[in-house]
Amino acid sequence: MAEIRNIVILTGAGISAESGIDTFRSAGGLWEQHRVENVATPEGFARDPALVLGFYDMRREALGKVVPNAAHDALARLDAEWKQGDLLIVTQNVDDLHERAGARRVLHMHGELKSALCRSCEMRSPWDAPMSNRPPCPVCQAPMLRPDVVWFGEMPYQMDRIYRALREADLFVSIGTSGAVYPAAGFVRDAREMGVRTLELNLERSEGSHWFDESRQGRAGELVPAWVEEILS
Ligand code: BV8
Repeated sequence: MAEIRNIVILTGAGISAESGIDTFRSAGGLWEQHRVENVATPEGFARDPALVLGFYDMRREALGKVVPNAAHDALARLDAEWKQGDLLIVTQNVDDLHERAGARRVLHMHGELKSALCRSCEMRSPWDAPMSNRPPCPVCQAPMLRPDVVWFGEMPYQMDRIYRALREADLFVSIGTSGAVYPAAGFVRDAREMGVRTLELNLERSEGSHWFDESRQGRAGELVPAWVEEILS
């Protein structure tokens, strides 16, 4: 453990599952209730903006009814107590549970439910209300807000910063993700090629499990606090 200084953590929907937020690919998950191409692509938004705005309004509203779980709390503790190097939590999740648990070094590579992007002035604003009623952009007043999330076919945010952190990392930990969506699913391979140690904490084996030096199966609410205790002691 002594030689570990810089840590990059990737989280996915599995870390929020125990808070009561649906994952995408589990039985009854989000992608079973809605076709991805209809609600999570620019084409789907162009075709039926009301359907897409309603999909994200429903998820944004659900966010107000859930709280962080032990896994989020453990990562927030690590963020606060990790002194021997850098730490970056790269999340694919658009919920704000990492922040509400107290984590500060969080990067939302797929955007955030609580942010609005204006298609007219291209400015972002904190947002916690519905969008289906076409509210005016807080900056330019145009009724052109869209969810500030990265849809399929769109470029994830801050990729340069992510790859720089991976290059500097001594340890890459993937938590609660199926390894089904790129470029996030490729980070473990990028890390391995750069000699970074890799650990997976997930409920079941994922599409990328075989790329990890170590893969532990179990619920994030149990595995993550145990791992944080291990690395801090
Ligand atoms: C891009 C935000 C390029 C929106 C999301 C063919 C090959 C390779 C790539 C592609 C390809 N065809 C198309 C692509 C590109 C595409 C892609 O990867 N498609 C896949 C389907 C093949 N990727 C993209 O389009 C990306 N952009 O490539 O841009 C580009 C280049 C130049 C210029 C412009 C563009 C953008 C992808 C981002 C899409 N947005 N989310 C929203 O939230 O609505 S994706 C969404 O699904 C998530 O953000 C996440 O990224 C992804 C995977 O979800 P997970 O988080 O892993 O959740 P999932 O349900 O899948 O799994 C949950 C896991 O948790 C499971 O393993 C389960 O076992 C575990 N679990 C459950 N409970 C627990 C648990 N673990 C622990 N404890 C528990 N209690």
